[in-house]
Formats: sequence, structure tokens, C-alpha cells
Amino acid sequence: ITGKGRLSTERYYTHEEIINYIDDLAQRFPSRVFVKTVGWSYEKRVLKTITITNGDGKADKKVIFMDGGFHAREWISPAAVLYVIDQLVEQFEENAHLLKDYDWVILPLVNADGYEYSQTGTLARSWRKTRQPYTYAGRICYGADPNRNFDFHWNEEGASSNPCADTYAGPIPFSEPETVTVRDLMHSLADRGIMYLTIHSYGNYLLYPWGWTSDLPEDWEDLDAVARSGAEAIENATGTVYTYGSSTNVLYIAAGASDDYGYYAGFNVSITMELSGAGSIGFNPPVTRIDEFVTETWIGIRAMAEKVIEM
Ligand code: ING
Ligand code: ZN
Repeated sequence: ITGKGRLSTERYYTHEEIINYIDDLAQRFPSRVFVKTVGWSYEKRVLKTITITNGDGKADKKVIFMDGGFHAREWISPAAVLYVIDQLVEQFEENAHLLKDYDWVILPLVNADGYEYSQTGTLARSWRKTRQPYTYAGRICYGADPNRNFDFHWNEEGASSNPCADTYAGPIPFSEPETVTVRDLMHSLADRGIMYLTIHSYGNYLLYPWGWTSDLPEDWEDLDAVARSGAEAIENATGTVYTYGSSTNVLYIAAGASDDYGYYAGFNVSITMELSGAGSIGFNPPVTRIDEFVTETWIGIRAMAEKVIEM
């Protein structure tokens, strides 16, 4: 089953299947699709990006950078990111306008260790963080929250210094190899970066900076317009209502998140998308609903890309 042909939205992939899927796309579409090793998780799982182009060979186009799977239990996130990849590559004609002057660089699974751990049983299912061990008061607790680990107002608000907490910011900024990988990608892309999208679940939100303060960035109206276009496209298509606004103002204050860092690093637009939830814990949409949720997500992402392109 693995690694050949179209994406399945009938189950959640493992880390290995995700890697095989993008490697296979690069083999099938060698003029348009490129896969690159960009880092390694703490437990030495490979982290790869897939770059999707229109194959015209032009270098230094503007870039849309997207990632998924920051938080282990948010399984619908990598599933949705893979669906975006599938659409951009397999439905190329229909989406040519999204690739004409833009390359998409996509890291489908940031927290590979946590994701794999969360697939090992009921107790592990709700895991959020990475898996690097830290000792605290004589015991070992695992992982930092990768979305509190970025070095921008790090650990100031809405994060914990306790290694056993779910929102542990880490002992220092960028203590996790996974966030170092995202940071280095951001810096290599930011001068061409028109949008950074990071996909989480759940709650149906489109969030933009800042997360570290209730203040808004100077050009918040642009960010708001992009988020609004995503929310409107989804509501028109499916009726699902997404709430949009700055993270602090519509959800909660949280410093050290990747969207704040991406915006600070130079991406014109930076958005955290919290997808639909379902199942007993919200993080657990049954496999029968993957298709519905990833299709809905793609409608929003496509609309936001179209908005950013026209801005
Ligand atoms: N939610 C995000 C979190 O990391 C968030 C919400 C994003 C807050 C960006 C602040 C900035 O807590 C989930 N579900 O992870
Ligand atoms: Zn999350």
C-alpha cells in the first residue's frame, strides 16, 4: 500500500508512510517535485520537506511555507497537509495559478517522535510534546512543547518552566532539534516568504500574531484579510464556522509559538490554523471523517493563498 500512487484519506499515516509518500511523489514528478532532508528528530527520525513547483525551473520565486504535526496528538494536521500536497501535485492544472510565481515548501510532520509515540496506545494517544527527556525533582519527564520553544519573547507568557507540563517551553529556546529545523527553514526562506502556515487542531480558528501580547502588529489588517478569506471560503463551502483574529485576542496568550517567530523572521503573513475536531477527545476524528476535514482545510488554505497572491 505504502508509497505508491494516490494519497489515502481512509487512515492516518505513520511517519514512515509520510516520508515514503513524499519520496514517491518526487520520483513520479521529477520536474515539479523535490524532496530534501532538512533535519532529524531527537530520536533520529528523518525530517523532510517537499517543495512543489510548476516545473518552469525559475529560481528564487516567492515562497509559501507550511508545516504540520507540531503537536503529536493532532493527527488530522499531517493528514490535511498531505492532502494539500496531493492537490497541488496531482491537480496541477486546476491549481496552476497557485504555483505560477510561487513555490510551496512543506514540512508535513515536525514532531515525528511525538507523533509516533502517540500511535503506540490509548495512554499515549493524548501526547502533545516532543520526546527529549528532562529531569525534574528526581524524575524524568519527556519533551518540550515545540510551540513554546521559539526564541521570540520565549517563556514570557502562557508557557511553563516545568518539564512535566504540557506547555513546557524547554530549558532554553530552541532546545529541540525539531524547532531548530523549522527555525533554519524559516531563515532560509523568509526573504522570499509571502506566507507561513502552521496546521494544528482543534477548534476551528485562524490565528495570526501576536501570541505573546494582546497588541496587534502594525499591518494586522492584512493578516486579518487573509484569515477572513480563509474563514469565508470554508463557511461558504461547508458551513463550518472558523473564528479569526490574533492568537492572544481570540484564544489565549502564548509566547514562543512558531507563527510569531515566522512573522518576526520576515514572512509577510503568518497564520496558525486550528482544524475541525471530532471524536471523544477532539483530537481524534474517526477515520471516516478524515476526508471531510482535509477537504475543508484545503478550501481554506487555497483561499488564503489566493488572497496573499493578490495582495
Ligand atoms: N493550539 C495552539 C497552541 O500552541 C496557539 C494555539 C497558536 C496559541 C499560536 C498561540 C500562538 O497552544 C494548539 N491546539 O496547539
Ligand atoms: Zn497544536
